[in-house]
Amino acid sequence: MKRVITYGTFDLLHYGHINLLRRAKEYGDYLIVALSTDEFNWNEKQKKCYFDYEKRRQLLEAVRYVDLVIPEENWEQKRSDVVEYHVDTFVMGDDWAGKFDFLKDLCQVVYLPRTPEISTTQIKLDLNR
Ligand code: C2G
Repeated sequence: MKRVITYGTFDLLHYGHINLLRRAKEYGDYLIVALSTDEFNWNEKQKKCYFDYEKRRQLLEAVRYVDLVIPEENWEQKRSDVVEYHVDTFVMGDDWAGKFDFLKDLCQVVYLPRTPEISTTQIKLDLNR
């Protein structure tokens, strides 16, 4: 079984996220999503999520491409996650290109093109117009 992992906040889940998850799943048969906790988002990414962790987890677990959701609590857990979950491929959108190449000794590292024009930030801006 080929196992894939990806990380993110996935707030206000939208088609850009789904495009990423669908393409990530194409690299294997089991996709793990490490979902940023509310604390990690606020303390490390200064992101205040519209949906809290539990709601964001529920939404992701309803996505056909997702097999497991685990919490992302810090920047440092990636190496141990890759080992613990026997990950073959690490996938992120290319806004992170190069940032996780330190994992290349453990697994394949893939950066996929982001879906243009859509982002959680843009959705919030549009809704506030
Ligand atoms: N994404 C995408 N296209 C978009 C928006 C997002 O492909 N239009 C991708 C991002 O590149 C990322 C994933 O969807 O791979 C999740 O996006 P975010 O929730 O914004 O993730 P981020 O806050 O960048 O968290 O440790 C890594 C971080 O947790 C990543």
